[in-house]
Amino acid sequence: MTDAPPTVPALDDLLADAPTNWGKWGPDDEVGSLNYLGPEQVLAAARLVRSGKVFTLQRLIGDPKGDPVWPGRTPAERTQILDESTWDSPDAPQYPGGLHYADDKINAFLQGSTQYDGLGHVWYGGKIWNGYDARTTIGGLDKASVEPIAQRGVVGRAVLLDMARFRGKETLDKGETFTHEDLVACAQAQGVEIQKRDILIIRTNFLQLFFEQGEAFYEGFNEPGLVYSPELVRWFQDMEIPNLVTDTIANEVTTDPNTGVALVLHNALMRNLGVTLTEIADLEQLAADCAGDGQYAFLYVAAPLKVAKGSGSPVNPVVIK
Ligand code: UVW
Repeated sequence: MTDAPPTVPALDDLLADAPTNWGKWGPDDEVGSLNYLGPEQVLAAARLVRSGKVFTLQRLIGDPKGDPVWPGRTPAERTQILDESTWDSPDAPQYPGGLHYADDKINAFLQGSTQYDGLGHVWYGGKIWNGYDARTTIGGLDKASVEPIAQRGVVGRAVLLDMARFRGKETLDKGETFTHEDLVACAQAQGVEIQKRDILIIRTNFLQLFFEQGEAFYEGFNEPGLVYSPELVRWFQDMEIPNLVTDTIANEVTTDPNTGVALVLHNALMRNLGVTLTEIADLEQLAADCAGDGQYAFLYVAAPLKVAKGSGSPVNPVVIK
């Protein structure tokens, strides 16, 4: 006799009693928990600027060493359209004064690099963030696209939680999990407090393995990250966390080890609470600097691109210490 295959619960059942913020900011809201970041939070974050050190968190698009992307997506392709060789041809455009110039374009997944997700990027049960019908995503997100997030921008106090360093590892392992309690312990070890309405930036350094392993990186793909529990979701809700930023492709352990469900937190946090997700950040220089100067809380500024109906957008977040 063989064992019956394990039953994976539907998200509808798993999250049946999970909290939501639907309606909290009105029936037309499309930016969710970013509403927690107002002028008071911006001014408090600006007061953290001490040394004037600046860090940019975007990965290179079109990295010659490869672009780590979610399985099924392809890296960006940049094509040169015009360059000096264009003017080798007698048919080249001629401009008064002899102007020559370079032009190029990219063909890219909007979620194929460091990115903000629109709140309508994932769903279950036929409803996206704020209860909008999932059919509003057809042909482009009419509701909760990345555009309203880009229109408002994201500015606030952020805290780096260096889970790899906290666990004494170069990188976290495939499928390795941690909880909100681990985040609090990590913060404590770093000498910083996670405050209400903080943007959380979590470092695993997992993508170093992409650059070391190449295609083998995708075998049994299961990124490390936060793991779902009702307590963790309640903690995010109580702490009014507006934005979760990680250096992994999808912000959380890919497959929940307790239930087998994929990307539970995308749904429990983003779809239900309106927490904005930011993925594939490059945290290496920032983390090294934080380990050096001990300043783990700082001003964070991000402006994703204004892409009409986009489910996500590339971004180059900036941290200022
Ligand atoms: C998915 O949700 C599938 O991908 P992302 O990592 O862009 O959120």
